[in-house]
Amino acid sequence: MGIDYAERIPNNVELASDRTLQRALERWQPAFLSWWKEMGPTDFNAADVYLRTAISVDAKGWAHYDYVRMPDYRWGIFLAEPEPDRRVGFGDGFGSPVWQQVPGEHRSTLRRLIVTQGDTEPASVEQQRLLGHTAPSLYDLRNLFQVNVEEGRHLWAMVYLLHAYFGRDGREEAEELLVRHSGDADKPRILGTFNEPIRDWLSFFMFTFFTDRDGKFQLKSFAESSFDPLARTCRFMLTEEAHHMFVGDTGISRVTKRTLEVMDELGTDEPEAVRRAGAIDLPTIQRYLNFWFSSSLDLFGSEASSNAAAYFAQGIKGRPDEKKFDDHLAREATFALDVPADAGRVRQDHVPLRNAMNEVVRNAYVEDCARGLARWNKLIEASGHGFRFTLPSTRFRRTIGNWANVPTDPSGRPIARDEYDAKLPSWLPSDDDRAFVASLMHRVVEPGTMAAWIAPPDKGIKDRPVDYEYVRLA
Ligand code: BYC
Ligand code: FE
Ligand code: FE
Repeated sequence: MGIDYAERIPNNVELASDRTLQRALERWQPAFLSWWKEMGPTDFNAADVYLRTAISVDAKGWAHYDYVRMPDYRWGIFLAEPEPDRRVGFGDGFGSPVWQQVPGEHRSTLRRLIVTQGDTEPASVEQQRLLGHTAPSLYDLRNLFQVNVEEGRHLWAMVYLLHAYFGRDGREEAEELLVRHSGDADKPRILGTFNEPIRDWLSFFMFTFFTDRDGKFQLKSFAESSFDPLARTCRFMLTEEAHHMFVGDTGISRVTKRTLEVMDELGTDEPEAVRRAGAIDLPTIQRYLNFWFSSSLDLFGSEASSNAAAYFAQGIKGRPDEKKFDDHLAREATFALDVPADAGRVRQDHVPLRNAMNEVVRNAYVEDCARGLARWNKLIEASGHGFRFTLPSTRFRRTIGNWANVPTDPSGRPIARDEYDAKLPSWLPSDDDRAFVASLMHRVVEPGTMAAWIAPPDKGIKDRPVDYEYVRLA
């Protein structure tokens, strides 16, 4: 099942054999392109960008690299190869054959989940649309655009499912995905984090580290789904997703590295001195981290969720890497949850494991995030400084779930509302922090040159040197 680039819509799903579906998607395509030209990185439509494009769905060697103008990017529909005789891997239907069509009773649930997933993809492109103007290097500019075109492709992935499996409802939902916009007062994006503005590159790196990583875990959960086309779509999306998180992880490493160099040159870690020297002090980075981590935690939903229990029971949405668990039915097991109790105390509740699936996924996510922090902290440790990045507690600054609107400090200790209100500005980026970071955001376009607040990457893209002209600006 090769990818057919002779088609107007590149695909490996034999689109040409289903004329009705093909025509419907060909009608959606111009709407997508006009959305891209209006809500995407519009000011760079004429730039030639060194981008990767999928040419097969093999785990290895699926990518082709070349200069492309973004509006000419070949967005298409690529599903991972089917697994022969695949069986339902969890829930009440464990062991029965997976579904190639949507079972009638799960139709509205599946549609809602696919729409929610699909909504985040264009949302992120909208959030990032102006960052190109302040890119710290051509290398970074190219990475931004790579992420943007692939999020556009992820939208295609979900729109394909909506069109192919959900009839008229699906086509209507596909249109709505281009009508809601990030931060729009009347028609915002569905999930909170996707309405937060991303105004500077520190936020972009935090977003690709923390929020794209929610994508990784949600996609891994869907990769287990009994609805096989969804599972296969998500399996291929995950191969693209790895680069997005790489951008965030190495971005924050490079900012940290530069800050450490400045601290060593100055012989001080005093934030004001670091700032005067044009680098971002570590406490400011921590405050950005607190913001994006806590916002992204909400994306996993409530700790105890009857929705999540139903998704699991019905075989719709599993746990990431479901195979590594022993009990795929989760009928008897319970899960211990810390919940807020009266007078600032914490109580333990035991809920059926199925109801706690959001929390199971969130915990796996937190562990994955912690690995990134450990890498950044190694850099700090190696340079002999005492500062360490920390992940706030999953109770901190939540707006969804048991801890929603419960005032706690970053370590998760419940505190009085007054104290919380007074201290919150010191835990999150202040207006002053944001203004300072904004003051550093100037576009650098000389190949190989980096803005003064970020270290160069260790290596370039696809064996190209760091000073390669990754974007030819028009
Ligand atoms: N903001 O029972 P609950 C990505 C809603 S990121 C606003 O706890 P459930 C990407 C919830 O919808 C991956 N509303 O929720 C990253 C529900 O509403 P209804 C995105 C929220 O259903 C970067 C209600 O609260 N993929 O790909 O167990 C760049 C009760 O909640 C939020 C997905 O999210 C929130 N944060 O789980 C580009 C996968 N959280 O139904 C791309 C699809 C919850 O009562 N979505 N609500 O109206 C899902 O699996 C589930 O909808 C959720 C929520 C995990 C989000
Ligand atoms: Fe995505
Ligand atoms: Fe992504």
